[in-house]
Amino acid sequence: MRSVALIFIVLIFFTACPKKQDTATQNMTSIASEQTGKSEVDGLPSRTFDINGDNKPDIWEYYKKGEKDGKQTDIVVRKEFDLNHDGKVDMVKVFNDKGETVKEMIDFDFDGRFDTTNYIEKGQLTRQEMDLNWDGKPDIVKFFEKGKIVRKELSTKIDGKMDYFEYYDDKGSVDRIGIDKNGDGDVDQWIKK
Ligand SMILES: [Ca+2]
Ligand SMILES: [Ca+2]
Ligand SMILES: [Ca+2]
Ligand SMILES: [Ca+2]
Repeated sequence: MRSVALIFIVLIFFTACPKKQDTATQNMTSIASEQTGKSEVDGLPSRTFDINGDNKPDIWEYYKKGEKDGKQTDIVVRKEFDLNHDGKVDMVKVFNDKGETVKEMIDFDFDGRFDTTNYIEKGQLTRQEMDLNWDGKPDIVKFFEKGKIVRKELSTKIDGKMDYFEYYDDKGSVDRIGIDKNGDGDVDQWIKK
């Protein structure tokens, strides 16, 4: 009687378990791709480099086949770096077809979650996003023109809804501040500096 019960329990375990694992794996994959934005390299070949000689990769390079000066060549589209050699990626750089960096993501405190995303055009920073609660919605966004900050937007409730806007003059000082008090996205109050 006991062995029948045991078989029954084992059967339940095996029929229930794979389903659970699938969902768990799916969730983990979707969290991972949200965190790393890997969709832009899905399915692309990659090669790795070991920088500190511990036989574990520290740089991952994703590339696609392309053409440069009439010749077939590998175009690197993304590089990932493990700066503190703990096996977790801390910095990602995304490149355009000319090899220019267009986006970089940085995990400053090495907790496996990216804190800052920089958007770059022709070597100059144009936008910097910071996600304070890692929900995928930026809570601080800074805008730059010709390398200088022109505007900063802030979500004071950290819900990704911007309600505090700082405008800068060409010397890099805050010129005026706008506050959205009723959450409709429009400034209700201006503070002049
Ligand atoms: Ca290594
Ligand atoms: Ca790391
Ligand atoms: Ca982090
Ligand atoms: Ca957020």
